[in-house]
Amino acid sequence: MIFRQLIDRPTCTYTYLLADPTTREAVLIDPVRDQIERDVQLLEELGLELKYTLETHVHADHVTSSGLLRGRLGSRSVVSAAGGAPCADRPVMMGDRIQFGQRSLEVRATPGHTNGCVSYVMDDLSMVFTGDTLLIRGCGRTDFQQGSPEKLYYSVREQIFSLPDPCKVYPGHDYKGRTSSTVAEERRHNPRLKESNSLADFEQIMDQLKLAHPAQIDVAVPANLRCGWLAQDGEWTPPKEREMGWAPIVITPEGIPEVDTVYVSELPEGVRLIDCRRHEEFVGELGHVPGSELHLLDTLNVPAEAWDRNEAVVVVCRSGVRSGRAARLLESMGFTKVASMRGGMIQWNAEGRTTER
Ligand SMILES: N[C@@H](CCC(=O)N[C@@H](CS)C(=O)NCC(=O)O)C(=O)O
Ligand SMILES: [Fe+2]
Repeated sequence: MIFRQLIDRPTCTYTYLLADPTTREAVLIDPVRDQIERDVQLLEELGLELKYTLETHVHADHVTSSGLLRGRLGSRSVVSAAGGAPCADRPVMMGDRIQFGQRSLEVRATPGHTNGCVSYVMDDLSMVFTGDTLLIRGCGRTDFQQGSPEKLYYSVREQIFSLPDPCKVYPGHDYKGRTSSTVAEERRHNPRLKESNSLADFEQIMDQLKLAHPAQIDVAVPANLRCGWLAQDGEWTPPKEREMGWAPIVITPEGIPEVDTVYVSELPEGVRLIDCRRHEEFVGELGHVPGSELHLLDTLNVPAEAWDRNEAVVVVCRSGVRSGRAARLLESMGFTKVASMRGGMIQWNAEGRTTER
């Protein structure tokens, strides 16, 4: 298996890249928004397809890149159902499995640091990604985000210490430069949670921590509840129920709302038509639909922040793949009347429809 441990130094946050070397399908655990260029470049260089981003919890100290990665690479964001993040494409619960190629991660509910904390266990029990539930020789604080020392104590005992001794522990942070540990090591040497400590011992330790709040908490928590989007005006509407009646929408098996070329050729007044390809494609051989506005998929969120969320938007690209991602991206920003044009400009041209170049 392909495995990389990456660090965001300012917040001491670890991001993990896991991939199946045969199918090239990959996941990123806890990607950090400030490191998005590093992570996209690494995925590209290794020839990997990012299937999912996985959050261990709604972070208080850094902002996730999951929403931006969804827009750029078409990945889907996995967040615990108990985390309360309405932006998640896949809210997960105890026992769910996240598949990438031939490999999978099992979801274990490990509340305590936050109520929505989960840990991800590798299919062969060789590694566990504990987020802030269990840190190396420590654990996540329990003094905000519905934290509970009692829940954390039992989460670690029942869900992590029950794993095999050699299982490697990969935490969400380490503030002292350590990178990994094992279940056996933490059972013996974790000063807060070692097996000889009772719940009362643990509660007393947690009560005496008196840590300063994370510097970014007021920005990070609301941003992470919407997968890392930062609205320019500070306002954000969570994704709402998709509206169906405004156009002849067909939902694909991947969950993408689509309209056909006929609908676009007779586009009603007031429907915004977006082309999300690169400029050279827009003016290239296939041309573009007259009246369409060019906004590159990678940065579509920037102009879209200023649009009315009740506006109807149809997106076009070359074949319908990127426009499908764009449609999902707009939905994640709170638009409810969004569709991708099935077949893209290839279909449009094959049908001999009018284009501009
Ligand atoms: N100084 C750090 C605070 C870091 C912090 O509070 N980290 C949380 C995890 S999000 C924690 O549980 N820390 C446990 C500890 O430091 O023992 C910041 O401003 O970001
Ligand atoms: Fe945390």
